[in-house]
Amino acid sequence: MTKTNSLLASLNDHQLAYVNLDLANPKNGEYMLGVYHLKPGKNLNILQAACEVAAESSTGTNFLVQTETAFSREMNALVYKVDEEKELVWIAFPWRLFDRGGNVQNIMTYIAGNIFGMKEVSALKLLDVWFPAAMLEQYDGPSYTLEDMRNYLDVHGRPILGTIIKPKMGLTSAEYAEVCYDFWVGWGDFVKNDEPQANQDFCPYDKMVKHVKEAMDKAVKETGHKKVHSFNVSAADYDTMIERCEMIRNAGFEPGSYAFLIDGTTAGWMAVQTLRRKYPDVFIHFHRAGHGAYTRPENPIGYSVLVLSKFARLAGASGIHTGTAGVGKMAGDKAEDITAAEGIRYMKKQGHFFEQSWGTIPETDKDFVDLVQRDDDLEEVLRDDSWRGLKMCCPIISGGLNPVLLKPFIDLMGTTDFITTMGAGCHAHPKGTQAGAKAIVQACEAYQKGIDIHEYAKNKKELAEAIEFFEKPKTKDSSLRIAA
Ligand code: CAP
Ligand code: MG
Ligand code: MG
Ligand code: MG
Repeated sequence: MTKTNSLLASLNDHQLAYVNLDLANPKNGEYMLGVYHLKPGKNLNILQAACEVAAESSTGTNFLVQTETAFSREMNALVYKVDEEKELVWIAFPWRLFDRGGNVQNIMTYIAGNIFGMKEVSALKLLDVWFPAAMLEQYDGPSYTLEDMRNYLDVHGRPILGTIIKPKMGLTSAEYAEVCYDFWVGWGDFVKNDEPQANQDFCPYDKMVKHVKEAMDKAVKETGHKKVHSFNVSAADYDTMIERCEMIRNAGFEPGSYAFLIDGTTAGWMAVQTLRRKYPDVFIHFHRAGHGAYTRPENPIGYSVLVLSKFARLAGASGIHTGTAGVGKMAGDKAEDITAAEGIRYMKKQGHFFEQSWGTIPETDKDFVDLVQRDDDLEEVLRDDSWRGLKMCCPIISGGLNPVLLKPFIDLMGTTDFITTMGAGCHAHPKGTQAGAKAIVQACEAYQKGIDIHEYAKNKKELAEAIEFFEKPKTKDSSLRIAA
């Protein structure tokens, strides 16, 4: 008896209802596909455990129930492939299971919900997902994209250079806005609230918005360049979130000069999709604080950065943090982060296991198929309504980056088509925020000119000071002591 047959022979009737290792064509359009790393628990073998997972993540529970019907059985998720050696299992989910109209929260409740608590597994990590074209039709995808932001800022051919205001919390609204101003007049493009920014008594939301507007107007006037601020609109409830969005929209910011940041992991998918649907003309910035509990490479239970990023694109985030591939301060795996960033930028890209096409183009249209293959102009393809494609989602690269690390990261990433936000990488500069911003801009100029930053810094004092500071090995007293 073959190994597979002996695994099949070990299944009880309940488990047998959730497996089909002969599934003719998993990519026939009926199924969303997922591949998990799975270690069985409770002395089960991998197929037994996988079937229990397929049951709990679709129609079933831990026993066959008398109330099931012929139709309900058609909605069973099916284990369709197992690699015992690599401890991988592939599951096909009939996507008719999911809430109609495109609801990511509902999908995650199935495929990243109860199953993470099951005794039948000791490890369960969703590594990649694949969406059939017919299913993509149901989902919004991004509306206002990086391309739109580039056109607004008139910034092309380089990363959009951003910062996060630091300290993370504790500045008054006026102090906060002054740091924004300093960054913007240092020629930075983009400022974001930090992930916990909300309506704190020492920095009331309405005052923060008002002062940022004044700072932006001043900086735009002085530099003659457009600027963007990404406001954290996460809140305790829907009404307050919308109230914050409306406050920003009524504060006199011109369209394109503001983005809405949402703490997608803690605020939830409903908040992400609400913002996408209510404000299709605004860049929706998905901050993923908390994702590490699911995505850290060493976590046995959770999902990959790629899975999180793919769902962010499906939900319609304009951009999501995808990590610094180990270059910055956060734990992150190079392949993991780069694959995620590529998976949300292109029309078609190989993930960890699936090649995802985010659009369908008539095969007859060879020149557009070719264009998309080259990914030369995704926007062009999507502009024509006769095709259906999900627009790109922008990788946002943050977490411990600084001017010295910009080129090493771009070299890893292989493109400059992203937003980067440096917090300490700007505000820890010995000469302060404006100098920090100038150093980031100069490091980017050096990259664009193909000049080593040490060479380029010879007549760029802000960059020279940044190199001196950030290249110094971190010792106990390396953090600059602000003069008393
Ligand atoms: C970065 C940051 C970002 C993290 C998020 C922070 O500050 O503002 O929230 O980068 O991580 O609070 O740490 P620094 P990721 O630039 O000072 O590190 O981008 O990996 O989701
Ligand atoms: Mg100042
Ligand atoms: Mg932060
Ligand atoms: Mg479209």
